[in-house]
Amino acid sequence: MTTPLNLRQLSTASPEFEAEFQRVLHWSAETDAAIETRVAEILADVRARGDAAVLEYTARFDGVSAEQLGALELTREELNAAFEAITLAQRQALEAAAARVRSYHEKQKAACGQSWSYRDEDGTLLGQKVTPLDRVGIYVPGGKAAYPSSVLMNAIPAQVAGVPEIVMVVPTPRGEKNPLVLAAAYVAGVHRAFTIGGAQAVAALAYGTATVPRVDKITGPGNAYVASAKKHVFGQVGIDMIAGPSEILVLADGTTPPDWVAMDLFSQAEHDELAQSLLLCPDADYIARVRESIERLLPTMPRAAVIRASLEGRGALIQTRSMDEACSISNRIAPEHLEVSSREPHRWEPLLRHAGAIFLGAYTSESLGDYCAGPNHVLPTSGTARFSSPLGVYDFQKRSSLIEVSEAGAQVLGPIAAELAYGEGLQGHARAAEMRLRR
Ligand code: HSO
Ligand code: ZN
Repeated sequence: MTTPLNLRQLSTASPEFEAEFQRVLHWSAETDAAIETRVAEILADVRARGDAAVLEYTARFDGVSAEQLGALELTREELNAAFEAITLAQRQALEAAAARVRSYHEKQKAACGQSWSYRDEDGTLLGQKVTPLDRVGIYVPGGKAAYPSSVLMNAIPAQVAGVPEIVMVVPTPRGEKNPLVLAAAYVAGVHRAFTIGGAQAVAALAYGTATVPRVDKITGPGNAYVASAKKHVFGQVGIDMIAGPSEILVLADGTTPPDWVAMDLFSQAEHDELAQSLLLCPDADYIARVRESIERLLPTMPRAAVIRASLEGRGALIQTRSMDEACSISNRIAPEHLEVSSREPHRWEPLLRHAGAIFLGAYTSESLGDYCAGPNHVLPTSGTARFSSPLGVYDFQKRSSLIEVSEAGAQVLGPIAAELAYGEGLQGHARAAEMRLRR
């Protein structure tokens, strides 16, 4: 007999709720000091010795040796060959997903990624000029977390933003290349790709070496070493975010088939033992039915052990007093993925303020968003949806302010600026403004 599933059930009506809820929310983001030290050493070494250091770490950590770092660059022909070698169904799925992701991000660019300007009553021009970054680096994890879908989600917004050079790095432990990852790089229009990874690859992208070009921003998920390296190089280059384990919160009104909800909870739990899957629902009978689905379906899952560890460690089924209360608890959690599994999703959506992505209605499984609905699947985790947004075209653009003061405008602005400049004790500023005043 298998051990019964030890999945937390809470009720907001219980006096212990707040304390139990704090335990569910609690998430230790402690960084391991030993990793930090090791990463700092690797970064300094790559900065000092460039290609040679990257080659040494790649041989040591990935078991891949080469004489020259250039030998670890994947050519466009190799990426193309990988694309040709996968099955027709895989090619079609990658292309269909890429097309939808591209068109979504094109809309995003049109809506919020355009330059703008206006002239005020004095004929002074004010505006904002939007330009793509020159060169970005995309980190793609190797091994078990190598997701071709993440290649699309990182590279396509960069491409839509107009970034002229997208450089991908992907470790290939023992030289094993993931054909779908290479094919996705081909479909997404990655310009250069190197089979290197870890802190050494982040360092190579951040500082540049003789072979790897220095980029302006590094995006993409990675293990603890990669996350630590990205934090270290931030400032030297931009970074997207430091992603934590995947999370899903299903807010259910009890009208979706319970098996669907159980599988949606599994879909994020199967990513990682530390992933978090939560159900919020006012209906106790429905919660019991979802629990029954979970217990029945769990043994059918190839990744049952990971799912069980995630559900038992960080999962919970939470009974609320109402849907309104469920919405306010969801806002406190600020989940990465929020499914509104309800017959009236638009009734609840206006109440939901903090979430990386909101999936409306019973047919919108989070997994569709992970692959092909169109929006980005790189989303803020660990409650950071309180203050940050999905990866987007805007992450690969920057803005410059534009100011063109007319002669008439200078007469209005000059005295204001001069007054404030004298107040700050800055004569040069004041006189530069005053020289432009008509006598
Ligand atoms: N749910 C993950 C993305 C992903 N899912 C990739 C499947 N493949 C990000 O939260
Ligand atoms: Zn996923």
